[in-house]
Amino acid sequence: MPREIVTVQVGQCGNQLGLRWFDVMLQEHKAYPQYPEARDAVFLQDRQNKNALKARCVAVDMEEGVLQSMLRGPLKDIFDSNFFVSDVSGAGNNWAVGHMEYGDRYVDSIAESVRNQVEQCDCIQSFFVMHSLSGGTGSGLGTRVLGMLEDEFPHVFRICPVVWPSEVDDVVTAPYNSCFALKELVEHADCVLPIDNDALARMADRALGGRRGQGVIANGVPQPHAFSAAQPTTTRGLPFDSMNGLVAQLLSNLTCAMRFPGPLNMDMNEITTNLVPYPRLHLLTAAIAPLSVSSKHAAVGPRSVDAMITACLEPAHQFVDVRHGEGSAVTREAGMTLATALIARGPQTTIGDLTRGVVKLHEQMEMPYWNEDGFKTALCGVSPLGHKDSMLLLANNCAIRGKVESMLSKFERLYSVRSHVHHYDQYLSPATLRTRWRRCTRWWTTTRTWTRPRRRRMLRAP
Ligand SMILES: Nc1nc2c(ncn2[C@@H]2O[C@H](COP(=O)(O)OP(=O)(O)O)[C@@H](O)[C@H]2O)c(=O)[nH]1
Ligand SMILES: [Mg+2]
Repeated sequence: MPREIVTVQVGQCGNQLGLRWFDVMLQEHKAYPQYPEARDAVFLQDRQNKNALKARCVAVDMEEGVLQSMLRGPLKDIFDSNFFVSDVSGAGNNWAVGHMEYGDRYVDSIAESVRNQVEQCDCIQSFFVMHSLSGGTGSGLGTRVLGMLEDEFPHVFRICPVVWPSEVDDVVTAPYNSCFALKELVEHADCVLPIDNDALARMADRALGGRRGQGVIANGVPQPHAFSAAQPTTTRGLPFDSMNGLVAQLLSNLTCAMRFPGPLNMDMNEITTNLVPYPRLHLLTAAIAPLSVSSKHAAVGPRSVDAMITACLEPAHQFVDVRHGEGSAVTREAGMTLATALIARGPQTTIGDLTRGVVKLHEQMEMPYWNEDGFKTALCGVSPLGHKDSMLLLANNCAIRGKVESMLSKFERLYSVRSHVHHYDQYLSPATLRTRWRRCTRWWTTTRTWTRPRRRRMLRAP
């Protein structure tokens, strides 16, 4: 019986991420048609045409542009406009407009679409809720939808790959939006996978051979200059395409042990159970090796199992950049790791390799005394697209505190002079605004305790 994932993609970023995720899923299905369960996890058969596939997704955006381009693009056949919810004017980079104004207006129709999708599942495993934190629609309406999913489908896990704002973001109100959104994610998500746009850009550049286009393959032959505006597969051609390709690769590896048969299977619920020791500490740092932006590009990075595990400990392979590319986000220097998962993919990896990898991780990571053996492993025998083996490391590491603190301090800086506050006035009273920010700060101050290594006193669960 397939275990389905329903994707809810909100805002421009969420929909662009979703597009690449379904692109990779479709290609994997074409490469491995012998596994119909892997297909059924993310696609359903069209009622009219049994050979056509439709994505199990609900696409929401308050501007029509991205949704329209999805319906015109190469993947138009897999999206069903009956599951699109859109408006025309957008949330204007204002979390409150997305969460309150559009939330009130559209949350019921979004719930209806999600319900329709869920009814077509045999045994739904989880929701992927994709959006960015710094805009208005994704961060505001996306987090409103998250709350709705918790109320309506409390038994289905909510896993949120969310794009964290860059240090120099293109949205001025990003500190407000992301802080408000983070509070909702802490309260309503089961697992959050922060995706740092700074780290992502660096990884994409590396995967593309430092923007020189090296590593692109055609008929198996590496091509030195493969950039083309007509076929935008690079960070230059379409701004986020290669970056989103890496996120799709991450999600594909995250779900592979559930979609395909393998020696060590792992469901989505096992990730949330094993990696989240306390319900509100669920921000997981991810790392993959090798790096691959699409099946058309040669993957960059090591191929042997030991080398892939070592690479996952390096900042160049991690989706969160805590020290401006200078230090790892998961090793003992960064902070304490509450729990870790290692998901291997490919026919060459054995369980013995993974056991050796866990010993290696043990040496490199600071684990709390109450969970020194907190390593979960999974092994999927089916290769990813374009290369044979890959590795995904997930770490519930306290180093993410650096990102949260930086977000909160930017909030403080703006709020200390009440800059841009009038845009939120209509929806949030000054007291509510301050309470939301304080709750975020308080949550983080409590969790900070975990970053102090070797303190063996009993701590109150945050
Ligand atoms: N990684 C990635 N980031 C994106 C993408 N589109 C927008 N962003 C980032 O998302 C933030 C803006 O959010 P956006 O999704 O455009 O706003 P919304 O439509 O109001 O939800 C900015 O930090 C952008 O840099 C994308 O496709 N991929
Ligand atoms: Mg938008």
